[in-house]
Amino acid sequence: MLTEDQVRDYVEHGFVTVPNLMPESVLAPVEAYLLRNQDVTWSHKNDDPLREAHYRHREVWDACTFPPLLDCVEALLGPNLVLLYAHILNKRPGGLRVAWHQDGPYWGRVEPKIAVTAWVALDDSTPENGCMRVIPGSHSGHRDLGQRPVAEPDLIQSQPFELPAEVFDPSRAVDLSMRRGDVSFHDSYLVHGSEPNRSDRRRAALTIRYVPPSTRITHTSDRRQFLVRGEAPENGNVYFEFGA
Ligand SMILES: O=C(O)CCC(=O)C(=O)O
Repeated sequence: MLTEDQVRDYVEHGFVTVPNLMPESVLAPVEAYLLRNQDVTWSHKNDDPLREAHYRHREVWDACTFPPLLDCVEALLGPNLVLLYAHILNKRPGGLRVAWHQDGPYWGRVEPKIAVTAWVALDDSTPENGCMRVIPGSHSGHRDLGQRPVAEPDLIQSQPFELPAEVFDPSRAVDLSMRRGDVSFHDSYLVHGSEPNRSDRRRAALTIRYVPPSTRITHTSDRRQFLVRGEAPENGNVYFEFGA
């Protein structure tokens, strides 16, 4: 659960960090999954075993639906929660940056694009190994700031976009240094990114996206969404069961 102060921080700044939320009993199976799958070669991102592993892999599902994690998301989004996406971000030594971006504009099939991302640290994460960086308050007004295609390769996107420096102030960036098991929550319009991993230590995280079921979600055959808490109105959204 989040305190009232933490919820206020999230609303004001667009993010909040909660120390020590995820126990080893939840992290260790995800870690084992990552180690088993990190060297699998894939050509289309839908075949990447580190993306959407919660569809069929119990250890990742259990992390995405861990009740104390959902309690925090509930404090931010309300009692009804849909699990939309999950991705293990494995930034190894030498690993790529993530360009400054907002998440919402990447999500063509959800409307409105009001989501909470839970970023679960699987490693201690610092400026040296490319921790998350955020621009506090940049979510304000939920405005799409207009990211543009860029050529520089990116850890997450094969066709990355980046926000031009004139639409935000990079000098206000805050590093989210975190310990394994800490979780940060961020708003889908918060400007954020990360530097390359310039250390010899891995920086892995499980990033999980949740929306309320009042969100209209266009169903596509390669994506699954799950009602993980509460109930959903009849609005045409399609929900799946784990493993089905
Ligand atoms: O892990 C990173 O460096 C960036 C993650 C990110 O952009 C996200 O989770 O939305």
